[in-house]
Amino acid sequence: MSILSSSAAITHEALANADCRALPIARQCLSTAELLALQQALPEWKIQTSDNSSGSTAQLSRRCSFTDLASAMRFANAVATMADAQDHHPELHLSWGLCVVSWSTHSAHGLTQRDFICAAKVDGLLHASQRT
Ligand code: H2B
Repeated sequence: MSILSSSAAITHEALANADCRALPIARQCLSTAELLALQQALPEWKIQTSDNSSGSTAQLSRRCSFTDLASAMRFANAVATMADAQDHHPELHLSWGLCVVSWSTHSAHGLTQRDFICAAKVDGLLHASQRT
């Protein structure tokens, strides 16, 4: 069942525990109301537009800070492993002490539930990396 079909508020936990592989292929972007409902569960993430060859696409992005390059790279690798397991892949911009993670769904040319599910999973990976 889709997270969005419930009338209750969407929680971060529900997103983090959802599995992208259980969802049908996304061909349609979320509506503005759906975006707002999902975004309230992910306060650290911003919706931005990025320009590319096929026009402009909405992306869900978070800047994740670290104390050095190696920690940022370890985090990026953990994100990559999660992305492969979910069959949904982010843009990662890595620099000293920083990994910017951006999600969008290529097949829908914009944002879908998959992006919010993976963003919530990234939050979990970030918390885990800060505990070690
Ligand atoms: N990642 C993202 N971000 N968007 C997609 O539409 C997408 C993906 N599609 N990863 C997946 C892979 C698809 O190409 C494969 C065939 O499952």
